[in-house]
Amino acid sequence: MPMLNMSNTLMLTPGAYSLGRPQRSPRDSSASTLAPAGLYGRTMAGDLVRFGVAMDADLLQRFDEHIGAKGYGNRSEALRDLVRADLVNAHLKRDGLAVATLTLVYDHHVRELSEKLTDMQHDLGEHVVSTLHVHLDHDHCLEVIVLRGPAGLIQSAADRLLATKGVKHGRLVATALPENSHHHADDEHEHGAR
Ligand code: NI
Repeated sequence: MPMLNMSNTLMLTPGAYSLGRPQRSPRDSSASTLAPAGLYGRTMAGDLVRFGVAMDADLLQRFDEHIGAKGYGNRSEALRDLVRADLVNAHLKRDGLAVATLTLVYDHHVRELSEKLTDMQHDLGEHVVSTLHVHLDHDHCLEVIVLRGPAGLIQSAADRLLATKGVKHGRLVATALPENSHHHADDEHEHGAR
C-alpha cells in the first residue's frame, strides 16, 4: 500500500474508496487508544483523522502541480483549505454570519458622494465595524469598509454601495468566522454571542 511520508496526514490507498465514516489510521495508535470506536462520528476539533482517497493519477498530478505552485508543502494542508473554503461558501449561501471587507474606489469630486457613502454606512449601524479611508490622488479616494452580519444583508449593502454613482470600482470579500463555518448540532460546547 503506497503511502506518503508521516508528515503528510493524507494516506493514498488506491482502490480503497471509503464513503463511510472516516477511519483512523492503524498506524496512529495513540489516537486509537484515546478515542474508542463509538466516538468517530463526533470527533472534537483538534483530533486528527486519517482517511484514504482514491484519485485518478492525472488529476492528482495536476493537483500536486497546482498546490505546489501555490506554495503548499503537502497535500493535506491544501485539502484542508479546500474543505474549509467550501464550508465557508455553504455557510454564506445559507445566510450565515459573514465578516467582510468592501473595497471602494470613488471620485470625491462627484457631488455629495462622500456624504452619501457615509450616510449609507451610518444606516448600516452595527454592521459597519470599521472604515479605512485613503486619499489616493487628487481625484480619488479608496475606502475599505469592514462589515459583519448576515451574508445576504452584507451582500446587498455592498451592492448598493458599489452601485452608487461616482463609485468607480470595488469588490466585496466575504468570509466566515471559523467556528461559524460548520454546524455544531452534536457539539457539547457553547459559542459566545455572535
Ligand atoms: Ni479621500
